[in-house]
Amino acid sequence: MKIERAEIRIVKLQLLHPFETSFGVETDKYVPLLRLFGEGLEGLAEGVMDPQPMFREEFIPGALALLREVFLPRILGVDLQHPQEVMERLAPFRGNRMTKAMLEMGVWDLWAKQLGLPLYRLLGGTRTQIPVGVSLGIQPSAEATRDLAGAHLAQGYKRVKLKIKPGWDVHVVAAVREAFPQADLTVDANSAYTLSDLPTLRALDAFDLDYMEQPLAYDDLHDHAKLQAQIRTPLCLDESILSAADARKALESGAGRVINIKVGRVGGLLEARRVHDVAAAFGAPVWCGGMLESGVGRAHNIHLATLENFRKPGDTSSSSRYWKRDLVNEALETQNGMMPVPAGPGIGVTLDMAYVDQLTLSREEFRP
Ligand code: OSB
Ligand code: MG
Repeated sequence: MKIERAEIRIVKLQLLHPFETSFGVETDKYVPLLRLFGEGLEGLAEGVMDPQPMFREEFIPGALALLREVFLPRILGVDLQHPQEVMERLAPFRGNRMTKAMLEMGVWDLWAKQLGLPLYRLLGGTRTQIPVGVSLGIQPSAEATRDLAGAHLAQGYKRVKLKIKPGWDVHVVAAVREAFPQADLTVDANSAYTLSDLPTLRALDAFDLDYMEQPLAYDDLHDHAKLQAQIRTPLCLDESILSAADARKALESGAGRVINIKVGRVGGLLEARRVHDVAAAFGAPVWCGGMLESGVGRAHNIHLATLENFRKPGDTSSSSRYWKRDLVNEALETQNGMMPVPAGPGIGVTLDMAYVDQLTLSREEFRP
């Protein structure tokens, strides 16, 4: 299989509601969209890096430069026997996993389409629908958070994750927990705390949370292990897991007991599967995270989450929670907290080109 041509666009989508976390507010989503053309087919992928390096180090202008100058020249026109060859060819280059993942995911989609099979079958997934929860950003008040959580639970979402930060934590969780004593509830701090916040983190330990996501530094495992030894709520790692090797170290050292897998963060679908496998070997559950993806990235996430050890609801909720209109023609909507896996070949979604054209801010084309 040869990639004969690639196209990268930056597409601007307006979020229905601003999404606030401990590290900032997102109102517009800038989607780096990759289209790979070969064998008369089109492979699709989406980057999860933001315009600025706020979540991890990668960011859109850096990703575009790397794709243009370093990564695409190693992939275009090369005869690829299997998607795994993408990461093998990019192995000499350090880091930048989100950017590499775009190429790997695009090749997986193209490869699956060439074989006429849905992606999840090639990954070894076993389900045709996956359980999902919601990630609720920081709201104007604890009451508003409680009501929003209630509305999503009423829609059947199987878990509610609350974004927290210092000053927006115990009282908010208390309000939601009091209203919904039985709900599967979690929190995500996006690295906003340090070990000196132990009293607050201990207070959160009282709310019977399913897990506490990434309370400490984005690149830390050591302090998470210290914290885990002092609280009973399992820690879930997001930002600080970039590979299966990281997952092994985290689980071996007790830095966490649950892993949020994001395909982009770990550098593609194969590495995501390796993280999944390592966690399974430790008896640790994983779940599929999200980065406010359009339908393209969302579809990739859904296929991945069909693997056996995705034992907790993921963040891949209905696309209508994010956008008035998505970039893809197919609906990605949950029913009763279950997301059906798109059944067509590859990721099973196709671009609404007229709409994508309308929202395109920039477009570059590449050939061997
Ligand atoms: O930490 O999981 C996170 C969104 C952007 C960046 C980081 C995170 C998130 C979310 C939202 O929690 C998940 C989603 O609904 O896509
Ligand atoms: Mg997170």
